[in-house]
Parts: sequence; C-alpha cells; structure tokens
Amino acid sequence: MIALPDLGREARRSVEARLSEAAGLAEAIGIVVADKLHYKIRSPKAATLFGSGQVEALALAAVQAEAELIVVDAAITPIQQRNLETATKMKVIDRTGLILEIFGERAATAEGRLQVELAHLDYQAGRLVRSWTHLERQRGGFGFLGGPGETQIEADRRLIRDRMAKLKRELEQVTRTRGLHRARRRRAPWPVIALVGYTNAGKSTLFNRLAGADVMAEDLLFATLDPTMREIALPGFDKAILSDTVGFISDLPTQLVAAFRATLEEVISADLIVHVRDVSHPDSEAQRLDVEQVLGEIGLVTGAGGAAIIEGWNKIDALGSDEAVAVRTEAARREDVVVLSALGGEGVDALLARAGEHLRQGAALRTIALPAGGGEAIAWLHANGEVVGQRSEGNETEVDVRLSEADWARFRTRFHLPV
Ligand SMILES: Nc1nc2c(ncn2[C@@H]2O[C@H](COP(=O)(O)OP(=O)(O)OP(=O)(O)O)[C@@H](O)[C@H]2O)c(=O)[nH]1
Ligand SMILES: [Mg+2]
Repeated sequence: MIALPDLGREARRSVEARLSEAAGLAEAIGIVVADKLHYKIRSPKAATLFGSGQVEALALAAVQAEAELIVVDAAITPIQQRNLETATKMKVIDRTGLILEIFGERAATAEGRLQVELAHLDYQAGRLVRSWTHLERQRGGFGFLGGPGETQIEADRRLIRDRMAKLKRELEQVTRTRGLHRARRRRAPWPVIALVGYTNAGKSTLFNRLAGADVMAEDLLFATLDPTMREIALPGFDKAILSDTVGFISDLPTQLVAAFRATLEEVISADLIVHVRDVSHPDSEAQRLDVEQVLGEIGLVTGAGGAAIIEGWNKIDALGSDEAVAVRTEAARREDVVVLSALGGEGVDALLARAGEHLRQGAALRTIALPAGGGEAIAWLHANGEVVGQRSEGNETEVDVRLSEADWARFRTRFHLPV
C-alpha cells in the first residue's frame, strides 16, 4: 500500500508519475502493491505528517486493500513512523527505508554489501536512538530516571557505532585495493567513459550493446548496483574502458550517497561522462535535474574547465512520431546531445563517434620535459593526468601524459611554464 504525502513542493512531477515510481520501487523487492493513494498535506504534522483525518482514512484504506505494509513515499521521522504504525496497526516504512531495502537485496560485491550495510546502520542508528528516547520518556513516567532505558540506549548506540567503525575500516581497505587497480589502469593510455543516469533510463542496455556484455538490463528500478567495467572499441583509440553504474533517483537517501561516495567518485573521475536519459518518460526533465544534483553532491564540476558530459537521449523509439520529431529537432541544435535507442541500436555509432571527438579535444597526449628537481610537477601530473610513459635522461625527465585542456592550463600556471 503506497501513501504519497503531497506537500505541493514537486512542481515538475505529476502525482501519477510519483505514485507509479513509488510502486516501481516497492515492486523492485517483490512487494505486491495493493493500492496507491495520495494525500494533499497543507500543514505537515510533526507527530504523524498526515492530518488526523488522513491517518484514519489511510488506516481504513489499508484494511480495505488487505495491505500488510504501508510505504510512505517521503522521508518521515522515526517518531512519525512509530505514531503511524500505532494508529494504523500496520508496519510502516518510508522512501529511504524502501530504497535501502532494495540496495540491501541487490548488492552483490563485497564493496557493495559493505556500503549498503553502512548506510543501513546509519539510518537505523537515527531511528533506534530516537525511538528509544520516546520509550525513555514513557519510562520516565514510572520514575526510572536515567534507569535501565538509558543504559540500553547507550549500549545499543555503542554497538552500532563499533560496527559502523569496523565497516568503514573494511570499506577503506577494499576501496584502497580498488584505487590501486584504478591507478594501474590510469597509467594505461585508455580513456574511461562512465554511463550515468536516472534509474531505468537504459544505461545497462546501452552498456551491453556497446561492450557486447550481458549485464542485467530490465524494466526494474535499481537493476544495477555494482559498477561494471568493460573494454570497448572507440574510433581513434586503441580501446576505451566503459563503466556502467548504479542509477540515481529523486531524493536518493543521503546515507547511500555517503556510502557510495568512493564508487561514485570513480565515476566522476572518468574522462567522459555519458548521461543516459529516458526522453520517453514524462518526467525526463525532472530526472535530468535529479541526476545533475547528485553529480553535484559528489563533487562533479561541469561547464568550462569541468568534466566533459554528453547527453544520450535514449528510448527515442518509444516516442510517438510528432514527439520524436520535436526531440530530434532540439537535439540537432546541441553539440552535446546524441539521440539514441539503446534497444534498437539507433544513434549508437553516432554516440561513439561523438565520444571519440570529445576525448580527443578534451585530453591530448603531451610530452612534457621537466628539469631536475621537478618532482612536485611530476607528482602533480600523476595525480591529475594519465601518465602513459616516463623517461629520465641525465637530469631531465620526460613525461608522456594525457591531460585535458583545463588541467594543462592549470599545470602551466602552477609550475610557471611558458605558454
Ligand atoms: N523502448 C526502449 N526501451 C529501452 C531502451 N533502452 C532501454 N530500454 C528498456 O528500459 C528498461 C531499463 O533498462 P536498463 O538498461 O536496465 O536501465 P538502467 O538505466 O540500467 O536501469 P538501472 O540499472 O535500474 O538503474 C528495460 O526494460 C529496457 O529494455 C530503448 O532505447 N528503447
Ligand atoms: Mg542498469
């Protein structure tokens, strides 16, 4: 049973689209959706979010639909969750909890599992502590001031804190190992292209087509969780590395963004980002903004001097002919857009050609000669470019490095090189 509190803040999305996305999330972990309802909230109640009449209506509707679970499609406080459970006599979870459940079910790699568990604990820690506080207050009424409740909370808090610290250490270890792999790959002269986009936009379908791979691509939210990389052929390059990643969604839980930061940072350090968009979706524009917001949160800088991004306007085949014409016209006006059908194959070669062009203009391979004592400059090049080769002769070192225009300019400024 889905309950959407409509706070009137989401001007870009229709209530129908939000309800069907919430249902898609629930179905992604096998929940059968008995009913979907939305409630206009004029002034959110601190205790229950919904108004008291609405809570009654919700409880009744849930019984009538023979539901066993109410999914509130918003982030609710632990107190609100408790109160709603008491009032409806049903288990209640919120959007964050639901997304965490999905991620918990999907995570397959060691790193993915660690990240999800960490996010989950962080979420639970908040819930546990505050709902205990609630109990504490009740107990206070019986005169257990700072009594057993207090000790229990402390003990539970400590347990969670210890477990989180342990997970963070394990995660750092895994990330470090992967960082080494990345450093090794970085030294190779192959550009890295990352596919990003809203969940269900068609990233994995495109990935499979480009890489001849067979990763799970389904009409399912968050079908992909763990990043996958493959070599692909790219015009003008020996090869390139393509990566498929987890999709984004509006209101992506902050705990997940934090836990997945290392994986996501790898995405933004790619030479080129292809933002796959489902242009047949009614909320395509709102989804674009959500994706850009998450990319911004993890530190991606776009625009002049920032990362190169191409938008792949996918699922063109799913549009009616008039709409398709309009989309194609708009795309034709933009340098950074390629119209695609990952499913049918349209535009895929054009995307590869465009990617090749971008990479060639974005990051040129240069040979830089540095005098003795250029250790700092060499270290900078290793950190900011892809060092392909390095030779020392006498007291001069020559470095072959692939650097973007922006980084090349930064390098010259920083180390006072003549233009
Ligand atoms: N009509 C049409 N459907 C497509 C196209 N590309 C992908 N799809 C469908 O869209 C659904 C989602 O595709 P995926 O490739 O799994 O999407 P994703 O972006 O990897 O999704 P997540 O991994 O869940 O974030 C699948 O049912 C695909 O068959 C396309 O070009 N046209
Ligand atoms: Mg996918």
